[in-house]
Amino acid sequence: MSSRSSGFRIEYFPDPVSPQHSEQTIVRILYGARTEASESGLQLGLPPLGASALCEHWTSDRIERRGESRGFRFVCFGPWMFAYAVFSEDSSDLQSLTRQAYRDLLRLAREQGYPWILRVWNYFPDITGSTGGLNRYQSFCEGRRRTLVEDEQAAGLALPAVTTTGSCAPGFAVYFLSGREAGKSLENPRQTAPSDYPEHLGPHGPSFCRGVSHATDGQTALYLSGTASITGHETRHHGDVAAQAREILHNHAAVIEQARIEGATCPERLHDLPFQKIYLANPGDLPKVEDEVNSVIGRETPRYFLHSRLCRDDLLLEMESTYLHEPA
Ligand code: 3EB
Repeated sequence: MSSRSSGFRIEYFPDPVSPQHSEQTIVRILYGARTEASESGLQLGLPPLGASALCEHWTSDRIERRGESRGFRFVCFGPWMFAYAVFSEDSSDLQSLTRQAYRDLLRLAREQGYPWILRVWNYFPDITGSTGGLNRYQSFCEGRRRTLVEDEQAAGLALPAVTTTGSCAPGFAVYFLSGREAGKSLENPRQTAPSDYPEHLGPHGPSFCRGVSHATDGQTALYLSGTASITGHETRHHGDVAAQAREILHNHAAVIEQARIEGATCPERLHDLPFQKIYLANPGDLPKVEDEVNSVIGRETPRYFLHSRLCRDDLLLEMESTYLHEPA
C-alpha cells in the first residue's frame, strides 16, 4: 500500500523542531528576525509570537524540477509551481520594484508552464510609511496593478488570493503558488471587491480577490486571502481587537459560503480549516485574540501568531488560511 499523496501539504513546526530539507521539500519558510531568500528556503522578518521561530514546511511526493530564473527560486510539482524571491529596495523605489517583480513573476510562471497565479504573499517593511504622495502600501498596489491589470501578458488572468502585510526587516519578499490550470477567484458579499475600493484608499483598488478555489489532479484547495475587519470597504471595530477578530472569522465564513455556492469543495465549517495564520500589529493583543478565536471556533484549530504591520493603521490584525483536500 502506498501512502503517497497526489498533492502537496503544508505543516508548521515551532522552534526548535525545525524539519530537515528533504527530497519532498518544496520550501521551508522560516518566520523570525530577518528577510532573506537562499537555496535552503525563505526567511521572513515576521517574528512569531510565543516562540523564537516558526517553520512552515511545504512538501510533495511529486517534485519534478527545481530551478532559478528571473530572480526567483522555483519548484515544480505535478500541476503546481511554487516560487519565492527577496528583492532589495536599495536601487529602486517600491513602486518600480513591485512592477518589475510582478513582470518577472508572470514571465517565470508562463515560461515554466504554470501561468495561473493562484496565491501570492507579499511582505515589506514600513508598510504605512510615506513616499511623498502615496504611502508605501499604495505605491506597492500601483506597481502591482501596472503589471497585473495593465500589462498585456496578464490579460485574461484571474486575480489571485493574496496576503500583503508589513514585515519587521528590510527586503521585499514575494512568494507564490501557480498552476497549469486556472483557479476560480472568489469575492465576499460582505466586502467591496478590492478593485472597486473608493479613491480615498488609493488611486486604484488593490489587485487581489478574497479567495481562490482550485481543483486539479486529485486535490482541491481553497486559498483564503489575508482578511481584515473590513465590511464594505471600511474598517470596523476601531480599537477593539476581539471584535475585529470576530469580524474576520465572519468574513472567512462568508468566503467559504461563496465558494460552496460556486460549487467548490469546501470545509464544512470554520472549524475545519486546518490552521489560522494570524498577523498581529500589537503583540500585547495576543491573549484577547486567543480568547476570541477560542470562543468562535474552539481550541482545536492550530494558530500561528506573527508580529506584523498592516496596511491601514486602524487594522489590528489579519488572518489567513489554506484548505487542502484529497478525496479518499
Ligand atoms: C483588505 O481587505 C485588507 O493588497 O494584497 C488584504 C489582503 C489586504 C491582500 C493586498 C490587502 C491585500 O483590504 C488588506
